[in-house]
Amino acid sequence: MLILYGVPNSRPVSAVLGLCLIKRQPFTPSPTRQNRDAKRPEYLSNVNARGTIPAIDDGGFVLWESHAILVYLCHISMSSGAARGRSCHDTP
Ligand SMILES: N[C@@H](CCC(=O)N[C@@H](CS)C(=O)NCC(=O)O)C(=O)O
Repeated sequence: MLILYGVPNSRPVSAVLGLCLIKRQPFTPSPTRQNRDAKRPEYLSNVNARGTIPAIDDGGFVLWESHAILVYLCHISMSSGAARGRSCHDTP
């Protein structure tokens, strides 16, 4: 399942969180303590070398920068909705 790193009181994280909810994208939250966990060596080397949130890990595909994540979520939503004729702009 997609892992979402971050805290909801971060604006870019809340944008990603909101789109996951709108698109009914299942995710596992991985809460970070602000300005701490995202600077840990494991996070820097395995998730995001810039040490920022949000970031996602979708089955080993790791992505950061909220806008990139939002585009990715739209793409996977479109792919899974294509069979039902849905587009990225459709609400569930
Ligand atoms: N342009 C980045 C900005 C990311 C960013 O600066 N996030 C802040 C929180 S809003 C951050 O990671 N701060 C360090 C921390 O919380 O550990 C994005 O949109 O993802």
